[in-house]
Amino acid sequence: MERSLVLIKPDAVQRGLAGEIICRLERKGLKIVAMKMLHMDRKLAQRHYAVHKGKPFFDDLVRFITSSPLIAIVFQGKNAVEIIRQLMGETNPAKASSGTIRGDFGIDIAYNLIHGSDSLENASTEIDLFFSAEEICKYDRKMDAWIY
Ligand code: IDP
Ligand code: MG
Repeated sequence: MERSLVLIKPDAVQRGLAGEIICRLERKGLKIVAMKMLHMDRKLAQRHYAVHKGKPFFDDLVRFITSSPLIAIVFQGKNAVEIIRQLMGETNPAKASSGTIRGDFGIDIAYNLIHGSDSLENASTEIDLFFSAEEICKYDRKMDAWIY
């Protein structure tokens, strides 16, 4: 089963949308295997967004993601990475389809509510940034037999 890192970003927490966003991912059938609330520091933000270093929005992005607490979650499921990206919608909420999280709740690219890993390889790296191996829970859900 794939795992993906999701961040309920500071704007979503501040707007009281954390429950709504978690609900959508959970309802889809994905399983929560780790979750924590934290206030990211600059060092972690720069590591998490290292691929964007040097881009014009990088400093604003680091300032935003460290401005207020967020919720980090590891979701597990078949094709979890791709499924979460579909549920999130395009990076720019103005262009994201309605029915997606960004399309339904966002307007501005800098306030797009959610992060989800964009590949299996990046998911693994990102999960390791936020969680130790012991923090990832292993458990069975009876209902998975009705999802897969
Ligand atoms: P993603 O979150 O859909 O994977 P990325 O291209 O990886 O999008 O960008 C990471 C984050 O950087 C975005 O979610 C958004 O918060 C921010 N970002 C991306 N492009 C811009 C931009 O042009 N202006 C401001 N912020 C941006
Ligand atoms: Mg990305």
